[in-house]
Amino acid sequence: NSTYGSVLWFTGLSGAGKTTTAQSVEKKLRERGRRVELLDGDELRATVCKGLGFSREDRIENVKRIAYIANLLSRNGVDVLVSAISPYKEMREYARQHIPNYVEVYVKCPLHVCEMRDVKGLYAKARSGEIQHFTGITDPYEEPENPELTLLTSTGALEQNVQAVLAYMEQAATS
Ligand code: GGZ
Repeated sequence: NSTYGSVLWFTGLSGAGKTTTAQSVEKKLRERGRRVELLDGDELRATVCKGLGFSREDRIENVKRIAYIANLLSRNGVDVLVSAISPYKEMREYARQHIPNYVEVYVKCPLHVCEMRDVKGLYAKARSGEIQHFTGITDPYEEPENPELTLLTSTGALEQNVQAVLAYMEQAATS
């Protein structure tokens, strides 16, 4: 559907590189004259998703709100990049069903690598019990089974991953 923007849905563990990759794709799309918005789960939790925690129920609500906004933007021709762990198959299926031009991008990075990076110190807190329901440690991450794209981020090939996303979008636009 060419009047709609694409919705690239980046799913993966905390620290896998979802936001970093999405920001880089965002920049490239802007340079190409596209209108783009990045919806970051972590940031939206301070505004439209304020008050939501990390229980299964709250995460589902979080993702439903993000999907709603993504859809509004997309139908107005904006390309949307979503960066949210979105750990449950059910919630990603919800997004897929409600969003035309939904593209699932699995940002794949082994748990031990995410934990070793521990950019925000959250894994350490999850291990010590200071944070509960932490994805990958005390909460599940259901791996995508049929994502449109899988990006491997443990080897640091950011530029390659960005190119893979752009190539996918180009191919989808012409098919
Ligand atoms: C997972 C948590 C948690 C728990 C705080 N579990 O890597 P970050 O820090 O910057 O992004 C993570 C963000 C997760 O929010 P999402 O909206 O993406 O999650 S979901 O799609 O599951 O609704 C992480 C931080 O919040 N964070 N506590 N317990 N991540």
